Amino acid sequence: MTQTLFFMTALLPHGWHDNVRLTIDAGRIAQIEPEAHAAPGDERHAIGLPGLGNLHSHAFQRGMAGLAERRGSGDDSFWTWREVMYRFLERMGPDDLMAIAAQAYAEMLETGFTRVGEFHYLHHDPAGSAFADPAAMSVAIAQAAGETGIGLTLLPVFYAHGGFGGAAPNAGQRRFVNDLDSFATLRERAGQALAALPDAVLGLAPHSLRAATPAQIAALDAMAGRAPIHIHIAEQTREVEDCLAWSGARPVEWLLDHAPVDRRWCLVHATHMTADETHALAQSGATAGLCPITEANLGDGLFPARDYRGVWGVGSDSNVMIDASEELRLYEYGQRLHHRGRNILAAAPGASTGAALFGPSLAGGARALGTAAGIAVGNSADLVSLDAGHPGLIARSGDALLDGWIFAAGRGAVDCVWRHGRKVVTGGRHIAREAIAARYRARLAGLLA
Ligand code: NGQ
Ligand code: ZN
Repeated sequence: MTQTLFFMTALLPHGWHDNVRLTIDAGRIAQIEPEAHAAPGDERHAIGLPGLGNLHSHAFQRGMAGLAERRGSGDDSFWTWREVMYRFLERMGPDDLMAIAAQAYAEMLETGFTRVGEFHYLHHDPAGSAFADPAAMSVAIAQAAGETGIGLTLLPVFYAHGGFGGAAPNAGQRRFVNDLDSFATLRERAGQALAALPDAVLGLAPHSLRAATPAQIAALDAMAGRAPIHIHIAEQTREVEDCLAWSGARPVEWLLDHAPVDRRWCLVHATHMTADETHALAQSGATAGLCPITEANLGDGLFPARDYRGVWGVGSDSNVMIDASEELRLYEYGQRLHHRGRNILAAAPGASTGAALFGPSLAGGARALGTAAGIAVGNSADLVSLDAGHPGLIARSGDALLDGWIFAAGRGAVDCVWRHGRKVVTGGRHIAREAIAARYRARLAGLLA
């Protein structure tokens, strides 16, 4: 089925063009005509952007958003948050996960994310035993992606240990744990669950240097082949200290020295790095996966964005707030607050900060998720239109539209979203928003009762 969209202005790989006519066939962009004339059957929109990849999500955590903002008995930290998170997931089954993930994915689409990298580690039943179908929870993720229409890069997570040096996992981690054999089986079955989705990608993820040993990481690298490999790394200073105590090296330093890190890899957070590590990470071709909203929420620290010269993208991680433009805004604002300056990430005098955020995060998100992004022939038709009447976008053109969206308008400016050619958001609302939200309310009431 062929359809045609006409944008008054659109961001193509080499910049903005006016009067852009797109022909979409079987979910992909078949033809691009810039400076064109609209034809009678064209669906007309104002401002067209490519959809962004969300390179790091734990969908189930959407269900506890805002529930860990109450002070505990001692000093609260990432680690006390993690205890709350472990308690929250205790009773969650496949149907709960499906309902929560669909809610999260619909919200992602509504803000302009068109693909999600689901870093999925909640594999087993509440007692820690494999479900009858060991990939039952992965199947729930695939169903949520199918229902909402979001593109899925599924990253089944390997988790075997509770700390550096092969420490035993604790009780709160029993639902995550596999050995390499059970993981290979689970991943193969998860791959089958993706077959029904258009252009889904299957990668894998050692959870962290805490949860996988060097030998296991080497085996996982081989198992991945050419597929994406994601890992959490150097998010908290305690992890850096523990890694130093275990190996004498810092986490990013250790990984770059001991694993064949290349463009297949995505290092999630990479918050605490020396200048040498920052440089070496950029040289590796791996993507730095930044999650600014979650990193702020968890008190992680600040990624050295100003000094980093490599590939990067953004993820919504804990999903405490889902908003593509806010992830980008906060990435820059962290730098402004730290360096006490403005337009820190803009490429050159006169250049737009919004463009320096959007273009690289689009490319990095695609690299990390194992796809191509951008409005180009052959690519999946993953598109976002902005409301030209939004106060933050009035009388803007070109890169000033990105500045307006990211710094002045935000998610309220997203009008329509197409995913693989299918319009899944219209007027800022997902087409199944009411049904997905109703089911989410019912499931969450049960889980939190
Ligand atoms: C996670 N989340 O796996 O959900 C982690 C916390 C951990 C973030 N790092 C658990 N944001 O790292 O052990
Ligand atoms: Zn994470």
